[in-house]
Amino acid sequence: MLSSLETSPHAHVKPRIENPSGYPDRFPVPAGRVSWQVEYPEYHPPVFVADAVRTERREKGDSGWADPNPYQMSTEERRSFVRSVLARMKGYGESFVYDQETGLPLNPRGRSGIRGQGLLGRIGENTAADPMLFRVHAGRLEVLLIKRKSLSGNGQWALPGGMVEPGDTVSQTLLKECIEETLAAKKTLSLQEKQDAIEKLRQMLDFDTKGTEVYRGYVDDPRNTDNAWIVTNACMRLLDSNELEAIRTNFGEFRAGDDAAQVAWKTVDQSLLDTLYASHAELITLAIESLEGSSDK
Ligand code: RP5
Repeated sequence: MLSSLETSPHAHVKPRIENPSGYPDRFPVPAGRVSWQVEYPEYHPPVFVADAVRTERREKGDSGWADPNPYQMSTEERRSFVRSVLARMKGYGESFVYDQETGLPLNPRGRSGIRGQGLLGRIGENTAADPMLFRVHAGRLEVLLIKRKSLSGNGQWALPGGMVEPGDTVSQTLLKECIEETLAAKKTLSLQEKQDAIEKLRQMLDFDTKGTEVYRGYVDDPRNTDNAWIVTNACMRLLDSNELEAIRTNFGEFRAGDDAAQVAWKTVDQSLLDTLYASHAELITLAIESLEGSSDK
């Protein structure tokens, strides 16, 4: 059974302390008023949709990753839009909550102080996948991390995760993100050589059969809003020395892709966990518990 991520005393810890760059100030939400069950008549948070989301919507329409802004729709348009949002939402163990005035889905963990998509593309759930690659190096457990670029991550170290694109499965995304963020293929490879290397890596990492899914659900991402939030599928692999050698042969050393500022193996200790992005410290902790559980057997 998958573990739950209830480590925070209340939801939206990260959004309160790390409002991403470009976000307006969040409407104050005292700890006792986070829950939608608690009345908060003065609550009037700003609606915010980041430029990147508006541009994606304008240029790509329904074929892109951004929803239209439901706060600019007529009641009729919004009703039909909400139906399409609900049809794709999975719930991930959370109860569905709706805004009585607009009909829009509300963040299942409560008030965040901002309405609209913020930097996220989708109203409702934004589904991500987080690959967690571990190795034992000089007797210590290390995890492969990237340093996020500043726009949506304040330059923090993080798992090399990413959003599941339409038509992709979670395991395809896990592999894709490993490659895009941490294994920028050697520039000298031909297209065919690159494809061959990716296929070898797919067979080797094989998250479907060799990976352990340790978590599926809500994450406390600083970009979350009242109407848009991230859910992730976190899956781990402990790589052995043969696998690491095979990766080196096919891709060379781990290198940051376009979305990451740096990539590095980091020793897992408390000082690392204290600084990680979103809920990644909790995800890594769950992975370690799972590793310890399997070594006890
Ligand atoms: C986090 O955002 C998830 O855990 C995942 O790592 C990440 C996905 O967002 P992008 O990296 O695509 O911005 O909440």
